[in-house]
Amino acid sequence: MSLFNKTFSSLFKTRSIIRETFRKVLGKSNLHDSDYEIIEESLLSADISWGITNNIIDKIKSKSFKNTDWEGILQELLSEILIKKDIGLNKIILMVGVNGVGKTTSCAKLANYLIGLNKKVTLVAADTYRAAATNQLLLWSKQLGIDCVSNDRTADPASVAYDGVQSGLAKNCDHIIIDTAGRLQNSKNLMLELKKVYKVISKLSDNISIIMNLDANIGQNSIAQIEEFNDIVPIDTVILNKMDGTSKGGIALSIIDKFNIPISFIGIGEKIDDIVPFNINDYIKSLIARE
Ligand SMILES: Nc1nc2c(ncn2[C@@H]2O[C@H](COP(=O)(O)OP(=O)(O)OP(=O)(O)O)[C@@H](O)[C@H]2O)c(=O)[nH]1
Ligand SMILES: [Mg+2]
Repeated sequence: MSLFNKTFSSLFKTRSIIRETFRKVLGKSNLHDSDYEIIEESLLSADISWGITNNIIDKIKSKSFKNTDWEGILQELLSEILIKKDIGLNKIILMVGVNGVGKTTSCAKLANYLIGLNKKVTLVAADTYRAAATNQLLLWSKQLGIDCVSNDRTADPASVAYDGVQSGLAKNCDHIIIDTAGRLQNSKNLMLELKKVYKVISKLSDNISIIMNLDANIGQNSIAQIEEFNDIVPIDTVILNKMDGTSKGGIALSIIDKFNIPISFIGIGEKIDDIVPFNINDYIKSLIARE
């Protein structure tokens, strides 16, 4: 399946909501307040932020919809609002995020993606809270045929991360991907622990990308998660997981609108190749295009 097709099929539910709405208002010679309310409700339910929704409605109001192709208009409006941001990942990649959002799976998927680009990758199992977490990453590393640094004799994630980075640097890896434990942003101790992991690996290299993993189903709560993690460690980019099957796929627009933080990948399933580089044009098309 092409990258566009993967993005397209993952946004099926979100696109259905948006298309259904615009179909309802299509063809009317005059749009009334109730039509704008329908559009507003639909965009908000797809988790497109207030800012972008209002922006879209203002732009629609200022243009004539008579005999126009609304898909073209919407595509143009969204492209006007969003600026494409390019992402280059640094050598050391630190996966962070709250519990269960897909961090460990993303470590494996991203490793597989980078291996496909002929990069030498090592994994580091710095989730020392659950033995199962280390085993999960070790299994992936076996499947991928790459190293995974772990240490079941310590409960200190900073120490495992330090050893992992040191080992990856010594082996001349192109990328060292560090998995961390899930932590709620309001858990002060765990957040400070994450800060320590970052501080410790920064002693070895400043070539670090911190990736915030989000679950697309969480919707607007993702914004608070990014803000609070970003207060502790500098978030460079976002992976939006579980885009498959969500009806809240519009959250990507809200993130781009709110932060100066690019989305680098979307996760579209549980398999090793269920990761797609985020492409804003494909994404916009997938939100609105005809089946
Ligand atoms: N459908 C779908 N499921 C996913 C995706 N990414 C991860 N999952 C599933 O979500 C569940 C949690 O994924 P993990 O990778 O273990 O999440 P985590 O953030 O490492 O979890 P903790 O370490 O417990 O905080 C697993 O069952 C994954 O298979 C995705 O893009 N789509
Ligand atoms: Mg995990």
